[in-house]
Amino acid sequence: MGAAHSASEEVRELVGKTGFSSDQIEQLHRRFKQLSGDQPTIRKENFNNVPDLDLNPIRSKIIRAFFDNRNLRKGPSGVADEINFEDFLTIMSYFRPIDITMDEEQVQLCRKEKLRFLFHMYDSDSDGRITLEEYRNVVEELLSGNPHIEKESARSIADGAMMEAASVCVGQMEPDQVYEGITFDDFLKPQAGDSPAPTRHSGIAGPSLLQTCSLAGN
Ligand SMILES: [Ca+2]
Repeated sequence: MGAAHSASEEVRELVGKTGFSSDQIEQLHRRFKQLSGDQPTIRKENFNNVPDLDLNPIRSKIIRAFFDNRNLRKGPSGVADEINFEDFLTIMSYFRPIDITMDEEQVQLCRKEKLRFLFHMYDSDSDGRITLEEYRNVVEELLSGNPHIEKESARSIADGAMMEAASVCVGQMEPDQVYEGITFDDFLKPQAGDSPAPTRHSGIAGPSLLQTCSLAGN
């Protein structure tokens, strides 16, 4: 935010653009200044001093998500070198809790945006599909802090979940059929509420990952 005389106008504009209240924007602005060291932009290095993230097994993925052009709505792939306050608000809006004043349509939209943000964390090469390799990568990182789980076990957890995803998304596969990965539409399917599937592939890592992410915003 710029000079004092225009600050309130800027806040008003940001309220309209982001849906945060002016109090929330001011609070997030303090957080932004703290992270950036009072500079107009934040770079990846600025996250080195966030104690909440120190022990987080997917720390690097969370930080990357802040600079991911897809999340910043600046392009289909790639990462930004630095983000300004408005970019920061765009990212923080994915962490906003679902509000009781929202109508059904807003709730669905909010949920979808959160899932899209999660999807981007898995789909690290931005090709629109979560492959087995990408899925393994996240699960291994998530479980890396647990001394009771060997890397091999993490891998088999990921492989099992992926097989289940394949059966939910593709149905019966031919023996020589290759599963290319989960698309965003597939990722949404088990969340629709109309599937009686007893186990849900994106539910396995989804909510826990989102909880992990929320640390970045507090
Ligand atoms: Ca991919």
